[in-house]
Amino acid sequence: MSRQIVSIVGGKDATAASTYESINPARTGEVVARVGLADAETFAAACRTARDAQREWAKVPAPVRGRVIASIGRLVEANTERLARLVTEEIGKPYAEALGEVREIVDTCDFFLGEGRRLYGQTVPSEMPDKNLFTFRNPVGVAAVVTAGNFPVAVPSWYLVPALLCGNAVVWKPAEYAAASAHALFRLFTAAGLPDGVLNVVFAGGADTFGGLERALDEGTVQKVGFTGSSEVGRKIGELTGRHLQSACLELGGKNPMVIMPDAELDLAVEGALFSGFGTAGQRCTSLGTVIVHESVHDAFVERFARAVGAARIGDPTEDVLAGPLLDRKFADRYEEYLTWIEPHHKVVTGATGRITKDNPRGGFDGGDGLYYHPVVVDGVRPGDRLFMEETFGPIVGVTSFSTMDEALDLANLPGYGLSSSIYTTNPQHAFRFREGISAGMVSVNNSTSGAEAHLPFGGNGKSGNGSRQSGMWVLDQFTRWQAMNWDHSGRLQKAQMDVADI
Ligand code: UN1
Repeated sequence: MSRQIVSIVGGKDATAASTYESINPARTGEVVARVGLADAETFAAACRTARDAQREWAKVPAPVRGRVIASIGRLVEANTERLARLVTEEIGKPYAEALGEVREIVDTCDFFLGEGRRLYGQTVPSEMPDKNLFTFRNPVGVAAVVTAGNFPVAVPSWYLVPALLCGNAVVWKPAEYAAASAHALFRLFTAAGLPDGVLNVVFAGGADTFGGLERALDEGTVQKVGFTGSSEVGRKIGELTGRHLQSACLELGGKNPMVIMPDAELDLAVEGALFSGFGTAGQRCTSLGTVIVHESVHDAFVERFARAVGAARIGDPTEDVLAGPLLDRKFADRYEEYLTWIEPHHKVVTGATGRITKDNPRGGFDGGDGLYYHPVVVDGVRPGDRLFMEETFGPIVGVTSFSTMDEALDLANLPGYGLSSSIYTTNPQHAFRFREGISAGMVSVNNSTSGAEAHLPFGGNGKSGNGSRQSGMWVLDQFTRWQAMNWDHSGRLQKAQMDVADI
């Protein structure tokens, strides 16, 4: 029997305006959850509820809030298998990856539980005698957090955990197609002792989310928006928050390049390209977009890469596979569209393309009614081709070649994203030149483009985001605002710049 779930605002079920069915993409006949979707007013009302709850939550001492984060981590850890199984069932992510995703929430809690006892401000010297200067981190207020469904529990925790720790309240709008996973995570968070209204979950479609967010920004109940998703929607969120003089933390798409130097260990590079190109069916924001391989090793690389892709296991995500189905129907439709981007001068080096079916099987696997698609490697992509320029968010990887490092960097930066990147080389000089020249927020050397660790700054530039960073201590600047304080105990009016002490 499928689950029935609805939004939860102020600790109570909220009314739904329509229903959405979240399906199992590995068996599309199976409904995982019937999800009640809220309208714009419910979203705006959730932000008002959050504002009221935040006033009390901010008064809870930060170390005590840190203890709540510690409890969240323990509860999530105790429910690891259950949550991972649900993630696999709902979005088709291979179970081993789903376990890793849950692990990442625990890592995030581990990092931030101690931050409750730090959340440092500073004491700063004054230019005048008998005067003390201080800085404090204040919570921003209410954060509206809108997340994608490819990492339905780990990536939301990157926002939720630090936002709550810093004394904010949150209205979280997860992707509908990952609603059951989000609901389960929400339950674990609130069971750890968060007061009602401090964390709210609202399931809503795109138009209602935008409508509700705009209303909340007009009413002044939201001070921060966190968004992980496409560059296109991120731009709209940025415009909306900008018009209201509020800021957004945007984690958007990527066209993540992998440069392979002539001195690279080729088999290692093939392994990295396979994992970041086709792991999670290419549906990570950090997935590999284009391999930029030196002309002297191009043919050898393409031959080995095509062979590795052909041998990789794609199938039931509860088994030991490289990738399961695509996340949801809408991504399957988009995959078909990306196939139309293949130009006559391109060469598909992996054989079959399209949906895996009885008539178009992959080895002995016919895909059943699952959203399984053939992985595709396209050789010969060039600047200007859509496949070279745009994120596909699917199992399609382009390959191109270069002759000089400058050329490799130009090719890598050209699409204008800037999230993740990677270089394979045995020469440290190449690695450092690449780091300096690449526009990406994240650089891997002899490692794939995906698989960030929870305590490093995560984020991108250009079309990949507005330069904001998540994870680790850097995210504190997203969820707190600095307050400066001066305290004069000289007993007279000392004027800055005018009463500077003489030597
Ligand atoms: C995403 O796809 O939105 O670096 C985030 C990685 C993951 C996070 C990806 N840990 O692949």
